[in-house]
Amino acid sequence: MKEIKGLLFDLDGVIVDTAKYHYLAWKQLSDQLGIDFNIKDNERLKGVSRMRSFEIILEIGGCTMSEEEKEKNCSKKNEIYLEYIYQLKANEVLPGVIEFLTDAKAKGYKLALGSASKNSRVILEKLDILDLFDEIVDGTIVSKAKPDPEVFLKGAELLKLAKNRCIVFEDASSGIEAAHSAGMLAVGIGTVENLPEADILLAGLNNITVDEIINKLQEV
Ligand code: B16
Ligand code: MG
Repeated sequence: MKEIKGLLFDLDGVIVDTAKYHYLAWKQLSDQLGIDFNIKDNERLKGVSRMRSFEIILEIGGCTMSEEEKEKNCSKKNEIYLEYIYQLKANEVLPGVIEFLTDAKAKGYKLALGSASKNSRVILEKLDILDLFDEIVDGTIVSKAKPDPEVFLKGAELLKLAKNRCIVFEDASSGIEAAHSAGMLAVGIGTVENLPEADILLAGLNNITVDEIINKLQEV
């Protein structure tokens, strides 16, 4: 394994749990559309782009819609979602994240966000951690959704690092696939049931340091 210099972090599910707010917003919209959408269905939307999420909801409801209508509904959902995000508190950052990022930065690692979200900057600002990241790669600058590797390849490029010098932290199986397609090792935040392909698995970023993770990756 090459010496690791860059750390690429997914946002939702790794840094903060915004999935619950995505759910509340999609639920409100699907109720208005008369589609029976539940919390279990919401699992299918994790790591997936906004438009693709809505298409999955339409599939669940057995509905079809013009592109224009889909765009309108996605905007509506985002307005509802942002009402929750504007109320996000700094203490909603997931346990151990600030300590982990601060320690990694102090040790000289380069940090980038690699998220599908188009709202990542406002979320990181609300959590008061935007400045910890050297680069932000998100849905506003990449066009291909995970499992396409674009988001992580762009992250390595902006950090000016070769792709095999970077590792990815991800909670969605599409994100682990994206990391592997990019030629990067993937640290899964989750369980073996939902992320069987991760190179190593953690419950979260608490009680562990980046050096300990890299040591573990060297053993696999
Ligand atoms: P937005 P991630 C993803 O974030 C979420 O997991 C996914 O549920 C959401 O649809 C997507 O961002 C787009 O978010 O509507 O804010 O642009 O896990 O890639 O950080
Ligand atoms: Mg995620």
